[in-house]
Amino acid sequence: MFHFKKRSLIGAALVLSMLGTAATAADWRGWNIHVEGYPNTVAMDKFAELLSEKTNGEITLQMFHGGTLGSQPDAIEQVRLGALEIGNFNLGPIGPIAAEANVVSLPFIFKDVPHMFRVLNGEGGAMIAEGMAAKGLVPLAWYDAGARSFYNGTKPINTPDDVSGMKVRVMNNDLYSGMISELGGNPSPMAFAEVYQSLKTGVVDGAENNWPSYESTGHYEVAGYYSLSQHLIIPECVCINADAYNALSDEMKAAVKEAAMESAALQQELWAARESSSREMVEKAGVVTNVIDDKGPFQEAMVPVYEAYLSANPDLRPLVELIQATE
Ligand code: BDP
Repeated sequence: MFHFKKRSLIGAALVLSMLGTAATAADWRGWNIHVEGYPNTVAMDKFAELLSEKTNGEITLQMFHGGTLGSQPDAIEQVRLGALEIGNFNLGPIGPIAAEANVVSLPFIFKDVPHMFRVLNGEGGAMIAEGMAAKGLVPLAWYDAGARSFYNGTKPINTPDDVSGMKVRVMNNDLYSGMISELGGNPSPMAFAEVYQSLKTGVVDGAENNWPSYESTGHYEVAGYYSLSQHLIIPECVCINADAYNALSDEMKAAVKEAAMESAALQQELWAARESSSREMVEKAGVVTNVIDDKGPFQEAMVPVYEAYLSANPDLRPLVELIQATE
């Protein structure tokens, strides 16, 4: 009898400890817009794998790729609200929510990708991260998205005049609409998933993106002139819902961050390889690439875009200057 009682007590303790585990364990869901094999897709899967490894299975992450859980602006909202925990987001569509993060969407603000990473890994990155966290999105690590350039189906772009009158798809962000307007074009903000059909049917004349996305979406099939304007160098994040992150113990936070950082190292390595292989692939398929000898006129045309940003966010002038002063 005594024995039986003791056993049932042990049993109860076991059940309780299991319940305890269930209460702290988390099953997260993550959003990614890209297709299988894309550097970000591979790296986010790696993040999921590392996450459960480093947390001894306490946290698991199910990734939903290919934008199946919705458009990027919607997914950003879902992560902010906690309907999803994780997203691999481009900072472009985060800009309208967090003014600090919008600084990276000022055309030509970064000299090149290494400059962007120097900024992100310094005080500028900390300010951007803080601004995002205040809006419910904590960036755990930064991904590379290269430089974005213009493409269209009719002609090489060499001067702002060539953009004049063109209808150009941009991501959802007024800075990008301003950028196209200042070049004399007509901006058309649109979800990523709609761009292929819009280019094909002539709803828009052109768009802008990096080599890997130009290739992976098939946009090169319907817009065969790629002009190296490199007007935007926008980082991406592995972002987490702030409440989900803040609820973690310090130990767990460190494990989550470490998993994200390791996935970012992999992403950056895969990115470098994919940039060249995508370019090679599309050029073999007949894409005509042109270098823009003088980007000066494009840069000069952006002065009103900077002015609009600074007059809406006068307190962010030091951040802009900090980036410009970063070697
Ligand atoms: C790609 C970004 C992706 C954006 C897409 C776009 O990786 O996050 O949604 O561009 O243009 O380069 O919408």
